Amino acid sequence: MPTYKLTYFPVRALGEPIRFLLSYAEIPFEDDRFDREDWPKIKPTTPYGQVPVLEVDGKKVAQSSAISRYLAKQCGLAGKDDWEALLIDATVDTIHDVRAKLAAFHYEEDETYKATKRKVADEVVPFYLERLDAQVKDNGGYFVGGALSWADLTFVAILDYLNFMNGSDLIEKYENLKQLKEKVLNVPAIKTWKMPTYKLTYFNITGLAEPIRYILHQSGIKFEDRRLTFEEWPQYKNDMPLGQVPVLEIDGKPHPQSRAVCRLLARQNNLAGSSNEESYTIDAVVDTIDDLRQAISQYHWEKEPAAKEKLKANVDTKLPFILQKLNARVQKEGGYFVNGKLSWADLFYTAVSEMFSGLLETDVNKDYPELKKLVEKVRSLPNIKAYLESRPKTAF
Ligand SMILES: N[C@@H](CCC(=O)N[C@@H](CS)C(=O)NCC(=O)O)C(=O)O
Repeated sequence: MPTYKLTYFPVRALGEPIRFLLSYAEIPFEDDRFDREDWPKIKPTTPYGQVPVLEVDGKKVAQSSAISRYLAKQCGLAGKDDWEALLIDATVDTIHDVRAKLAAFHYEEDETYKATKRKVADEVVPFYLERLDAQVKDNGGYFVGGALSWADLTFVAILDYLNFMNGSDLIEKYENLKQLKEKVLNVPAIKTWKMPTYKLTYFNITGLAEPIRYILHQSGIKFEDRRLTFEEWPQYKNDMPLGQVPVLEIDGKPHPQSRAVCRLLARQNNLAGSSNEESYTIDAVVDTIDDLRQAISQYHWEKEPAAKEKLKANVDTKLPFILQKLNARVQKEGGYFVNGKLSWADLFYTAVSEMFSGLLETDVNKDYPELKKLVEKVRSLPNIKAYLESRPKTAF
């Protein structure tokens, strides 16, 4: 297999269709995104003073459409005959015409010209988009021949850039283009490649991070599970947005607050309900469980005997009251907390009830058959089961 290196600015724009095609073709490549200040140094080394440049076994080639067409031919995305290849080329050229209209005003510095060029784009771009949308409708959900081609990949890959220049979502009104976008982003090789990187920082205990770990594992998301020792913590504390953990970094951006993180991941992975009302019910269940978590952890960490006694009495009242309500809910809702289907409330409870049992040194679910069944069901979900078998053994 030849070696491939793609050189481009650290943005998607014209590099992205090539990245989509290399990913679709499962061709490993070096994704060289250079810093802008290095451009004057790089420019003279490129064939025509422009990027993207693809190097194949060290041979440099420029022009993004030519490169895309070359790669598409190698992975069956260039049409089944010359006629289809022509229609694909015509579509890609049209997409680049749209790009040129948007770029004309976006990069214009003179405000008067900018306004005139924006006006032109506002008239011409919808004209093109209507036709592109109809083209997808008439061709079985793709631009050409009822099958995926590099025109589809190019459109979806470059759309973020077009939207950025336009200042809003260009395809909001175009149902066929919206469906095309979903289809392309769900092509397995593209989906995997586009997946963000995740890094979770917490201590080497279950605690507040465990529901996040459950949701990530259940959703099949790979992540770095960074577990700090308590001795290491002081040197990391100041780097955390709120001086606390867990913190989930997504593509390097830190996200604090464990339940907000759970909710974000749950929404992205269909675990947060399918209506506002369902999402609310899930949140309410989680908040109820968290009331209990707070009572148990306050009691556990309290050192002063009299205060501890009081907190123990609080747990002794709250625990049966809340668990009995939760048990009844699972019975009524068909084996899960909400509407007979798995949600992040089920994952949350399974993760934290295990901690309750650890802290209180008794199986808290033992007198609540519905909760016990729910926890067993969640623990035997294939991804969760695999995680439980491989995770570090911790005190709680
Ligand atoms: N509401 C926050 C609470 C976070 C929290 O209390 N984290 C504790 C660990 S469980 C922590 O970072 N403690 C160390 C510190 O505050 O220095 C969340 O849910 O993420």
